[in-house]
Amino acid sequence: AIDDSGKDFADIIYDKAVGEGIAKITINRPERRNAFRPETVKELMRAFNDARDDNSIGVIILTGKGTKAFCSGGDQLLRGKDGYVDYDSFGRLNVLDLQVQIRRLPKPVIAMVAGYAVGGGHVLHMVCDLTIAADNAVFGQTGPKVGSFDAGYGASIMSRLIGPKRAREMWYMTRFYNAKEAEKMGLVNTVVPLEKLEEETVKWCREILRNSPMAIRLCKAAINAADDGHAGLQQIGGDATLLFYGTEEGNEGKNGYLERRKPDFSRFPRLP
Ligand code: 2NE
Repeated sequence: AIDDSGKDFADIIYDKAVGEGIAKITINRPERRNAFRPETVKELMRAFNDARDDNSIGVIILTGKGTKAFCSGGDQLLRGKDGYVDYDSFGRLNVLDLQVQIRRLPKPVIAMVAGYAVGGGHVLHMVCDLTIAADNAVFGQTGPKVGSFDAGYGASIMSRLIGPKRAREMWYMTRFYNAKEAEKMGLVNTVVPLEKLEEETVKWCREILRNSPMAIRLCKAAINAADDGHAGLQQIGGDATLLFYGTEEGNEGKNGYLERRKPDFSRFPRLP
């Protein structure tokens, strides 16, 4: 059953498969190959936030409407002097905040890619935990061709994923790569026929959902920790606190404070 929680979205579609634990967020601007404008990014952030807060959701799929594009990056018609401009008099590059949000989100995010994932759209799939590609998928950075670049995650995560030589090739040459090439480079997890894309993605979601949410949460934090520096440590440190709060030892401290007595930690082992 689908619960359409996103009735008030203009640029995206937000679905939840009730009872399945899966949320699906779809960029819905197919007439522009799902290019994003500031409003699109704001809506994506709202949806991701909802999926994070919803205890029944374990995996989130990010995709684009139709079969021609996952996302073609920033909407070039709306590019101004200081970022992308829609309803404000100034520009925004708020997709960078969205990238951070996906990295920090303690649930797996799967990019389901049909057609073009290029420019800022390519960076979006790279910051997702996994990428399932259709056989018509095309990957590439266009920035230096259109007078742009992403020197944040767009460069560093790519270098991690495919190695610095290949990352330089992608950014300097602005070539496009087909799905099989992308798979060989380590950009995507698997390639399936277009008509099987959603079925295969849901299969991966279900496989993940069979496993321990806390273990997956910590694996995600651990895999990102070194690259994300202090922010990565904060994520994994927060997870350690979360777990500690559930222990008798953690609660002894709180109880001592509430009962106006000295806490007694003597019964807790000092493990090797
Ligand atoms: C995506 C691609 C390769 C698709 O080519 P094709 O031949 O399949 O379609 P076509 O005809 O180019 O596009 C269809 C319609 O979508 C619009 C086009 O202008 C066209 O509109 P009409 O002529 O039908 O009215 N469209 C496509 N992409 C758009 C875009 N990004 N913005 C606005 N309209 C777009 C081909 O369309 C393409 O190369 N698109 C441009 C990709 C691109 O350069 N993206 C920006 C990179 S920079 C970036 O995203 C960025 C960053 O570097 C740093 C921070 C934040 C963002």
